[in-house]
Amino acid sequence: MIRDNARGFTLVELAIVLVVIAFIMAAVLQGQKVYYNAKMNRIVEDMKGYRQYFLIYYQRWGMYPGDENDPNFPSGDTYEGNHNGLIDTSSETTNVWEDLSHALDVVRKGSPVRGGQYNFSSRDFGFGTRNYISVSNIFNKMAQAIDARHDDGAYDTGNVQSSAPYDGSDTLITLYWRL
Ligand SMILES: [Ca+2]
Ligand SMILES: [Ca+2]
Ligand SMILES: [Ca+2]
Repeated sequence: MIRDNARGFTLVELAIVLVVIAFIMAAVLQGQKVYYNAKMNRIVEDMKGYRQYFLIYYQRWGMYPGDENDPNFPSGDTYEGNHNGLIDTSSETTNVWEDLSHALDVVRKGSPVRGGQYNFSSRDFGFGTRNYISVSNIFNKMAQAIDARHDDGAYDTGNVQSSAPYDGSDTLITLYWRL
């Protein structure tokens, strides 16, 4: 009888331990989700911010950073673009940041996903070549969620596009956001 009681108690204990483990796992998963969402929101805010500065630059000085060819502005810049309205050479892509930094004190940050980098350039969006801000090393499913929330959810149409079809995976791809 005592042995039976002891066995029953052990099962109850086991059940409690399992419940506690389940709670801990749920908390960890919830924490990971919060962290994941925070990273995704950070990327969206970064890209919107850079887009805003890119357009402010154009509004104020009538040329795009990187593409601009004003020898006297911004002060201290070392590169002049070809002034064709597109960030269409690797040198322009590099020197967008110099112009933004000198003119508007904009700092280039790394993406919150390790190894991710923000870049200005241009590509054919299906309705003509347009300037974009991109982020590299973004999870496929993260890019998918951003496209679904801010565009049409399709990787090869609209203002938000990606380097690969969406498949809900953690594969790293590049996301392009038209400026
Ligand atoms: Ca210049
Ligand atoms: Ca250009
Ligand atoms: Ca899209």
